Amino acid sequence: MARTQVAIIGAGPAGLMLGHLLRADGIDCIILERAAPDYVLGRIRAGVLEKVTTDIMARLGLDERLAKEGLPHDGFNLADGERLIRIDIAGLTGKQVMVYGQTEITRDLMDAAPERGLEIIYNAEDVTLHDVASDAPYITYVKDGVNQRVDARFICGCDGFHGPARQAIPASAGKSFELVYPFGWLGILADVPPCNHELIYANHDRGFALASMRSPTRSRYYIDVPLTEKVEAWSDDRLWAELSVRLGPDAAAHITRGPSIEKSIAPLRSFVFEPMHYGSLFLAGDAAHIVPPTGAKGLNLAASDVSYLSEALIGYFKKNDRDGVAGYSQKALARVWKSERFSWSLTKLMHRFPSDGDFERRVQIAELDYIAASTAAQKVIAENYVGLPL
Ligand code: RFL
Ligand code: PHB
Repeated sequence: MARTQVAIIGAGPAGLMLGHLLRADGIDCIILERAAPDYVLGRIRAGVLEKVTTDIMARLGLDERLAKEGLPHDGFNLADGERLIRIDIAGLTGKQVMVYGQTEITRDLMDAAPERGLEIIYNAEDVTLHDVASDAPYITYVKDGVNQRVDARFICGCDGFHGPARQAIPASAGKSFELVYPFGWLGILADVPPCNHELIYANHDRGFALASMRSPTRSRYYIDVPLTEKVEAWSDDRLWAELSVRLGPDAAAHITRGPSIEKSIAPLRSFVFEPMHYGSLFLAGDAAHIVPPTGAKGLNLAASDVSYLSEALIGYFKKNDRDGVAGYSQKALARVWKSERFSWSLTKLMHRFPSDGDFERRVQIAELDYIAASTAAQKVIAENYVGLPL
């Protein structure tokens, strides 16, 4: 049996950042991860980091590669099939976002774990939470066929949308809010130069498209597809052709095609579980909330959650301050809901919903036209995209 101050479930970005932040203040913690390290690193997900996320990496002294290889972006573009509407984030907010893959952040955090005394147990099977309503919760799991137990003062559920932590909260103690979208994003990763130096989110008559990147030589593109679509139906050629149409002729002229390194479909969902705290259990990141990827907010919300949560836990252990832990959920949810609102509204603006008719299409076109002409509207988008203050 092991004993620690904080047991963390999940070695995704939320769990790894939280573990490092706690270790930096000398707090004992242990991370239990179901998968193997290579599996965690193989998931191609977020690409755009807000300052809240890069600040955590800087505070931890783990931003050397991020500073060298990350691509600072001053703006991004909305496209309506005819033109690019540039949102000048830097000019409108004085801030930037950073293009640096979730895979790279995860790798930086994983690689630094041993030297910082952060213990991560990979391939932990059957992770089960016990007595979370009490002050003495514990976790059982199986490692290499042997039953194990970890006792902790607190458990942090950083185990993503499908993990066991949220399920350990009795139904009567929480409430879920959910919206499932009638489409998914089909993504392709390829070692080709990006078609544009900034991201392009396009709403074309044929559907949504996004041109993104990981580096000057690696591109990431998405289109929306019906939920019934199978990835096998999309050869690389078919996907490149569709991207060229949806992104518009100017971007299409600069698309370099190449073989896919990764191709997958991700469903879109908006989800919030309230509260993010029950007894001795806290939820952070995708375990508590999901946003559609349109606003690039998921990983950044995980970062703001763990920033609040680490501060609360450090206050508890170092200063015997109980107010921080008691106030965590409310503080985190206030920021979560604002990101939910932004991600939902950008998704509505940039996608064609099967239930939409000509009226809704004209409203979308009018809104894009309004944004193109209004600095006020552009500023609202810019300050949400770059990240609201903590
Ligand atoms: P994760 O990354 O899902 O990590 C959870 C970890 O918990 C482990 N786990 C368990 N461990 C032990 N026992 C169990 N029973 C367990 N069950 C699960 C899992 O193996 C995993 O390692 O959640 P976390 O840490 O909260 O991080 C959240 C982010 O991963 C997520 O919000 C983002 O990827 C969302 N997202 C984006 N976010 C951004 O900020 N900017 C973006 O540009 C962006 N683009 C995206 C995205 C997500 C996408 N997909 C595929 C959903 C683009 C896409 C396509
Ligand atoms: C990505 O590069 O994967 C990416 C970028 C912006 C988004 C979503 C995903 O809004």
